[in-house]
Amino acid sequence: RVRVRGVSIFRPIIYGNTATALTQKERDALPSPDHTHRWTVAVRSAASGGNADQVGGADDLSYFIKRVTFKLHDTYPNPSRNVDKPPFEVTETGWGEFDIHIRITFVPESGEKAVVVYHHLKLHAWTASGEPEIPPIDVAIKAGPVHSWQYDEIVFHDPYQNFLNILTNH
Ligand code: SLL
Repeated sequence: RVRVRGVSIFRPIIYGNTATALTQKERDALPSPDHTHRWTVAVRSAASGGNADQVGGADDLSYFIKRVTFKLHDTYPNPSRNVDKPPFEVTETGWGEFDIHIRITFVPESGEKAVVVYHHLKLHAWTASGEPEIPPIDVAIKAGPVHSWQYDEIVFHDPYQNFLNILTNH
């Protein structure tokens, strides 16, 4: 296998979450009625041309990403969630914010090590003062979903020739 020296190539991604406050009726229907939100954490292509909410964006990352592991808070059953095909996302319900480790594993042809990024799961909207504040349920529902997304670029240095072909021919 041959590395192409001096070449760097990147792919733009976004990662983050969307969260929606549950109505009292929705809460009552859950196995854990203390949960207040339904949320989705995801890794998506930044080049999908749509918004972060779209499920399985126009641009599928599986040509270079083999697996995304979302490591949730230990209060969740099986907190380490492997997703092996797009959409690379996990949807859950819960009551609290926490840090999610997102481990991105690349296709074997890449010969690249996995990359870990962190995302703070955001359930409550930012406030004008910056002080964290949990609004009453009716206020949160009226305000609509909370979105927290970050743009990043996954950079490959000196890629293998066949992996470079995979990236550029896609
Ligand atoms: C906090 N440090 O105290 C955080 C922890 C954990 C959130 C938040 C889970 C649920 C479950 C859930 O929402 N955990 O038991 O299924 O705010």
